[in-house]
Amino acid sequence: MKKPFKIIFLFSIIIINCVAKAQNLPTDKKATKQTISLYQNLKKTAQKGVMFGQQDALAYGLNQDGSRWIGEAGRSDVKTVTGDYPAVIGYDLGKLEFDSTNNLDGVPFSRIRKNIQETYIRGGVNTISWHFNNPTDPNKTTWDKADSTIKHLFANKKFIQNYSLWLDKVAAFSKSLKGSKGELIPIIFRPFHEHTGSWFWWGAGHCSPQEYKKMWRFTVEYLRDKKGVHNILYAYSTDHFDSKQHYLERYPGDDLVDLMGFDMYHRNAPASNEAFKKDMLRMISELKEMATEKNKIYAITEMGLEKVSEADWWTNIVLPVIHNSGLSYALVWRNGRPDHFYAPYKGQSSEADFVKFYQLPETLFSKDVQGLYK
Ligand code: BMA
Repeated sequence: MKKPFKIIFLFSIIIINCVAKAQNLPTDKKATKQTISLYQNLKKTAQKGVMFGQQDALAYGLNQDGSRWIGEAGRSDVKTVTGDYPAVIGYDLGKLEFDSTNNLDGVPFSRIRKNIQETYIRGGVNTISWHFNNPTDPNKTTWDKADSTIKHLFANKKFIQNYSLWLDKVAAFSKSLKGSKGELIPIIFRPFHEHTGSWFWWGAGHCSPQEYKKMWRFTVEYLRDKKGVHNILYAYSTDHFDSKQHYLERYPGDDLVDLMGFDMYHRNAPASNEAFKKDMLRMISELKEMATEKNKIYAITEMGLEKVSEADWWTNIVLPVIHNSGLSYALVWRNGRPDHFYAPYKGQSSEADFVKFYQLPETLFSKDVQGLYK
């Protein structure tokens, strides 16, 4: 190309990119009206405060004596404690690949669908993770370490076919999520998460950055372009990262990601309190810079302190790290068992502190977020 043409060409590319960014649209050019609204409103809401989220918040929880309750309509531990639901609710599709009635944590898929509808109608946000088995060896779970799974997957047509069949089920599930007028309910889909760690078969120790990116692209293109699923915002979420470069090492591309996030748990409290806050603040500030530059939404896609063992964890640890962060949401993990829970239940030692946290104008719960789909 001649030099003047080359300059004009490069200049046009820059302009096109700027226009796309300024338009503030999700990556799926055919995203449904409600999905576009959600994407745009999530950005606006982040200027108001940080939405509180919890995984499986409507499926089960803990009673005052620490025993479990399961599947009670309308119940949620956060609601019992504060009078309001989390603004964001998380679900997991693990075992959908086997047409199982229940997901990997025993929640019926029919209930997940119902809870997604209820949350949407209430005005809240739904996000979905997928702890799925290994498509090259379906007997192996997400946690069974298997080197080079992605490499083997793309080298074998049978494996790809198998994985595609699993994606067909994700597509069918997504398309089955409908509001009262039959409109599709938007979801934030967060596949292949915590990949900077190596505890899942897609983790950093088991595939190259190129393989990870290839898997991501294949998955998005299959759901979006082949199956015509247009009610998904895609979330890229690492585990702990050391630097921006580390965070972006496996980032599949601006055209395939709508939300940038990370998962980070607080362990060994109280000894680690200050170190945890410092690390969180660094990661949030780096995330903010990267997401702002790319014009993406950003969030803490998972966090928590097991058994919320610090009575003032919410105002002493969480609040200072999310304050003025511009984060869209911060989601704590599930109230799964008496020895595995991340939000307070009635009578739990952090209950009073959580109510204080709830009352702050900068923390957003269900009643604070209305009109996200308009
Ligand atoms: C983990 C634990 C597991 C659960 C998995 C998927 O963090 O809570 O018990 O099966 O998430 O939800």
